[in-house]
Amino acid sequence: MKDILTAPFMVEMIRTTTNMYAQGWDERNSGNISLLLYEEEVAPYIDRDNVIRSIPMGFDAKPLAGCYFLVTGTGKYFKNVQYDPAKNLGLIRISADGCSAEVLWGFSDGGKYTSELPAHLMSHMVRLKADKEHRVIMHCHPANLLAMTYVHSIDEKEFTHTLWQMCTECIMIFPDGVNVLPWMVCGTTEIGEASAAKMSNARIVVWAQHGIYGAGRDLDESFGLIETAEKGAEIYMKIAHLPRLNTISDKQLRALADHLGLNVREGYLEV
Ligand code: 2HA
Ligand code: ZN
Repeated sequence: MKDILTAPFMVEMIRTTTNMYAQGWDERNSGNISLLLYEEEVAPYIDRDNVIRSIPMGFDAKPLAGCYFLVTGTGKYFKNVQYDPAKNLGLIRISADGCSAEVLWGFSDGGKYTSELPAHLMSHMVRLKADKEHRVIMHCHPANLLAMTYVHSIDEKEFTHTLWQMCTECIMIFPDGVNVLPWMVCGTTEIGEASAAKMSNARIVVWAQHGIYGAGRDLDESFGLIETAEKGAEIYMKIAHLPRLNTISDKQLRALADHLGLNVREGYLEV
């Protein structure tokens, strides 16, 4: 067996969690990531017949039975992942009946996967239907996006439109827009179901007064998606209280979308 700490997926996960902490998005134990891994990727690094522990998940993820995920641990700090990946991360496989997580590596202090696993797995199911190359669900607490949910309408069209106006990149990176959930109790199957439903037509779901979910094909893409939305929110929080003398008009946004061939969310631009 090769050393799993040298696996490209592991190196990328360690870099990403470290970087997210450095951005200030993942204070204390906040945030969580799950990365879908293909069997051929994990095979050189773990004995797939050696299930260390089997943890009942309390919900049914049957469509993902047999799927492998590298996930962050509950109560663990992104800040610490680089120093002890085996304690702070775990590699799980969804059991054949879809109801348990089989730990194949990690969670070395007896810990378990993130409390938001229901939201992650349900979101994976929905995103895989939309995009067969989908692989990542990423959750964190970027300050400006959170701040924006206190002072801006959380109507999805209005929220998306404001972000698109805040910097030119926004509509280029998320032409599918931003969906928003009102505040809900986190860590529950209910918020998992609600988040997954919101993932059907957008890769970003903002949890008002809590954080953001981003979906993507790899860790870099998901990080970049959140980074761009957070930049838009940062500009908004810098200017919201000031007289606005200029903006990017819908006509200009449409011209950009046409130029780049973007698939802009239907009905979100007036032209
Ligand atoms: O992982 O961010 O939403 C801790 C959280 C829960
Ligand atoms: Zn959170």
